Amino acid sequence: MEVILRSFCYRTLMVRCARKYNSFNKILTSDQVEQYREEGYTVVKNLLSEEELKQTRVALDELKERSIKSFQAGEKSDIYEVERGADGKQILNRIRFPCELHETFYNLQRHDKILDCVEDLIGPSFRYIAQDKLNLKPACTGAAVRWHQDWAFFPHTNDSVLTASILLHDTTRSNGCLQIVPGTHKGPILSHYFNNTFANVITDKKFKPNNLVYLEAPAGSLTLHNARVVHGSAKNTSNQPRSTLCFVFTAMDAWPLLGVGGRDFMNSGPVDYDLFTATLLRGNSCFTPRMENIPVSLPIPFHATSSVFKIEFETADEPAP
Ligand SMILES: O=C(O)CCC(=O)C(=O)O
Repeated sequence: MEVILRSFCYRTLMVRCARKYNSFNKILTSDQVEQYREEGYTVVKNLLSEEELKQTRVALDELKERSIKSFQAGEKSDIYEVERGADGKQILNRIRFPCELHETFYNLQRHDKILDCVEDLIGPSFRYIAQDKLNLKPACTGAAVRWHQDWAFFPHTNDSVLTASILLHDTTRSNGCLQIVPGTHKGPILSHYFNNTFANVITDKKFKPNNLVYLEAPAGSLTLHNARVVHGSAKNTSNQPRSTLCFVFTAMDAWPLLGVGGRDFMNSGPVDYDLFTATLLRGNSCFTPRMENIPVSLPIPFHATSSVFKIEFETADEPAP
């Protein structure tokens, strides 16, 4: 009797495990992979250890301090985005290319647990593109990130392209967590143009954000979203900051439609072969692009100084996140 019972329990356990975990996955459950495939995003709670989170916050503070000193000294740079708050004080919204600026962020871009999650979603061979950034939403003043699809900025030959964001603070609706419009990664690319210029945000008048999902999660968690999914985030109305470290990873057979041309024209990879291969994080290079029949548009002409934070392109009925 005991043997039968044990074998029953064992089989039940195995069926449950098989349902939740797929032996090909390194970290993500089958449910998380399915959620990413069907809805365009998933969340891995508490991926970083307490110690890793602590070190990352120290690096964040160092880089913030350096940036603030630099822009207060009047130095011009494409590294940070600053705006003036209602009280006239400058607010640092974003630091671009943190992996070039600080070893801690460089190492995180290569962190095994993060790369395992990425591998579970886009396969064993992938690289980063020069889209790493720290998005900062200081308490009470942090600005909204307006609705957009990353795909509009960096279209590729296939959509094995994703953004992985590490939450450096506990993230809630009130401090402006990431909002996703689920399933939109299977739909069209919405217009991001205004007056025949790439406008960085969705300008399609028919766009209505429906069935929103709010990605609330503790500090140290990782969110992953497909480049085609519509997303944005609201202003920080709380007294808690929200900072996020974002990386973009692409499968090696996904080739940027703007070419591999250097960060000078913003959305593509580095310019020469050695630099290109240095962006490989796992697996092998692939010089035969995989072509998928999916909607694309090119971010041309690109308005280099505009930003997802700024309301430069007023469209009367554009919904705010
Ligand atoms: O997490 C957020 O606030 C959204 C960030 C984002 O989509 C971006 O910076 O492009």
